[in-house]
Amino acid sequence: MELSLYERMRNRLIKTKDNFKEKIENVMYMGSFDDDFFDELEETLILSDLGALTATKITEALRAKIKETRSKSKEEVMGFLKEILIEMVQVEPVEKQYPTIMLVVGVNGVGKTTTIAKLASRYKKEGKKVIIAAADTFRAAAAEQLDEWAQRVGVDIVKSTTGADPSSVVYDAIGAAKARNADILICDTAGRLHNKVNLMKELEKISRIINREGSGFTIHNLMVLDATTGQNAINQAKVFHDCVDISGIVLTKLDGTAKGGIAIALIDELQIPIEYVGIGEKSEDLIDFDPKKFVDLLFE
Ligand SMILES: Nc1nc2c(ncn2[C@@H]2O[C@H](COP(=O)(O)OP(=O)(O)OP(=O)(O)O)[C@@H](O)[C@H]2O)c(=O)[nH]1
Ligand SMILES: [Mg+2]
Repeated sequence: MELSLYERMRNRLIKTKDNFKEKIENVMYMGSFDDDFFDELEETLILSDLGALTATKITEALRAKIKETRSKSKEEVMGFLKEILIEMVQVEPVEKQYPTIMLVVGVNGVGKTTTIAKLASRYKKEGKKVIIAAADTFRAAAAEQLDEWAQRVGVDIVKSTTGADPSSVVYDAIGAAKARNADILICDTAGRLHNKVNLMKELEKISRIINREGSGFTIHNLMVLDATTGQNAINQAKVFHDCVDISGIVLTKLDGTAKGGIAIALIDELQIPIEYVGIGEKSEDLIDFDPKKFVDLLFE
């Protein structure tokens, strides 16, 4: 029997000797809740990819809670920790409205194009009219890769030649989306390093065109981040967010790491919702991210 996607994520995150709950339990069983305990806890959180800033915040919140309740029970303290994490991941979700234009951005190789295929496949199954735009005109193979996905998934694609201005592809695609009454236009972009100023300027221009031409559409800028890059994902997102207003995150390759902490750190530091999680290379390997369920899973 095929495992559900959720089960697959669950197995990847909890069925490893590296798992979050076990690591935290090891700290809990140190004995009393003294400074050594909090230091150890903080370090464990950092090792689980929660990042120094978020780890300190969590540890301090737990310290305050223990002081307030004078609790000495390990089970209770574990419960407090879970509550703190759940509280932390509550951010306003994105409201889905159609028609919509999604601009998909991120550094090289994080899984933008694959995510677009997954999104297109999902929305098509929901009965939506989907168009994808091949605005990665940088690599010769990029439009081909997207074209293949478009055929496989069965959605329209708007593309141009290699080297063309990506903004013009997006401009044409918006025209096509209007003419064909599309519900969703998803725009692929070239991977770019966040410290390459000219490439970030190019992205700004694409975003400007969408804002200018996309009247009548909700505009949704999606940042794709690779879960296996750890804390670096936070820096990437910050720089991209300064350039285009990121409204949602897709965290890919969660199947490639047993450290789920990065999801919590991202939400805490950016206050942007994670909307989807990628757990494989196939078009169905995309999960709607439910923050509360995710924290529950870490404590299973
Ligand atoms: N295991 C796993 N692999 C993934 C996932 N998402 C994408 N990949 C793989 O990551 C590699 C890069 O994916 P792409 O979708 O081409 O990434 P991209 O961001 O479009 O790359 P550029 O356009 O070159 O910047 C491919 O081999 C994908 O199959 C995921 O959730 N899990
Ligand atoms: Mg790509």
